[in-house]
Amino acid sequence: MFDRRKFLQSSLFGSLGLFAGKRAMTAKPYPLVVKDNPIVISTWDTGLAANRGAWQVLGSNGKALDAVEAGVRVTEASINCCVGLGANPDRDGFVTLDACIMDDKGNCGSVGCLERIKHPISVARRVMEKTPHVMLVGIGAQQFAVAEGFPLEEQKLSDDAKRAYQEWLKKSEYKPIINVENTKGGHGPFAPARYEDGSWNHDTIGMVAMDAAGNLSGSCTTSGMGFKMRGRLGDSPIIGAGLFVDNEVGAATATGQGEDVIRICGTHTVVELMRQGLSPEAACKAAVERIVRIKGEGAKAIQVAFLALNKQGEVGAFAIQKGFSYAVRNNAGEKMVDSKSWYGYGSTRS
Ligand code: SD4
Repeated sequence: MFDRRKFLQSSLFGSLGLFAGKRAMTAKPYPLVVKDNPIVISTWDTGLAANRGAWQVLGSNGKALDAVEAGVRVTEASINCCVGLGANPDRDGFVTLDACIMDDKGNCGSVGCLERIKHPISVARRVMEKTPHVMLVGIGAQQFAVAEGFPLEEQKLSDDAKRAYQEWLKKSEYKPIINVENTKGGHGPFAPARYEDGSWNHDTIGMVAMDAAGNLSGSCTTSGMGFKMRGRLGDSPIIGAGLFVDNEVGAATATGQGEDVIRICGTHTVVELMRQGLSPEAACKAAVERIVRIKGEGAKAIQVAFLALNKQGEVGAFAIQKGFSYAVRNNAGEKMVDSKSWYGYGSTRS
């Protein structure tokens, strides 16, 4: 289990006194300019461990594509996490997983509504490399995975997921509110467990990386919105929504309420805005603004966050609500950064 205190004591950033606690991490200029590849960034607190997985590839001159697959596999394998086989189920009790991956040449692969497979991201990569298609879903995706040698596992709901599902069943209310930090510090209507280090579970990880050769790739994997309708796909397996990579410009990933990311082709929008010269943070903010305009008052009840990296190695993020954080790793070390948001703490407009 990741120990935040030890991390703060030992990390380069900690020893420089740049953060003394999670909230102090916001006390720095945006965007975070690193200009130093290789670099990997990923969403939420679980990104720290995932980045370490990616760094095993990037730190030894490996390719960004291999790094983003290896990185999010760490999260998929974690039974305590809301990504992977132990995650929140759909409203009928089935864990259905979505993932996608994209490389520096515009190659991409994706799986949706995949059941009983531990590493959807690796199946997405096989779709990319071994089929003429981009996306496989449901039973077909599972059959392809099994044919490719992925073991068919049993669904293993974590205790947190079991508790949250039982709680949800009491009312069976379909409230698609995700990752909005509630007043008690949790997120969503059935705030799931906290890790020992105080960080919160989230049901998605998005990661983008630039390798030593300057090439970009990205990955995104999720169990999707907890207690969703059976068959529902969010943004995470959709290229241009949950993830987009353009090796000339940059890469972006998204988390939060997928329906609203899809509505604006979120990550494709962020990358196109960076192409027009916006910094990663400004591009993420402009994409958030589009959602806020479309949703009006409804934006107050949802969370969407974008995280982006441009070809110059600049990193930026922006969220609708406070509470979104992301993990960064490069040659200088690793750290968590709190994102600015449209509403609330650290916002530019409250
Ligand atoms: C979805 N975007 O399925 C995902 C959920 C998410 O942290 O990001 N949760 O809509």
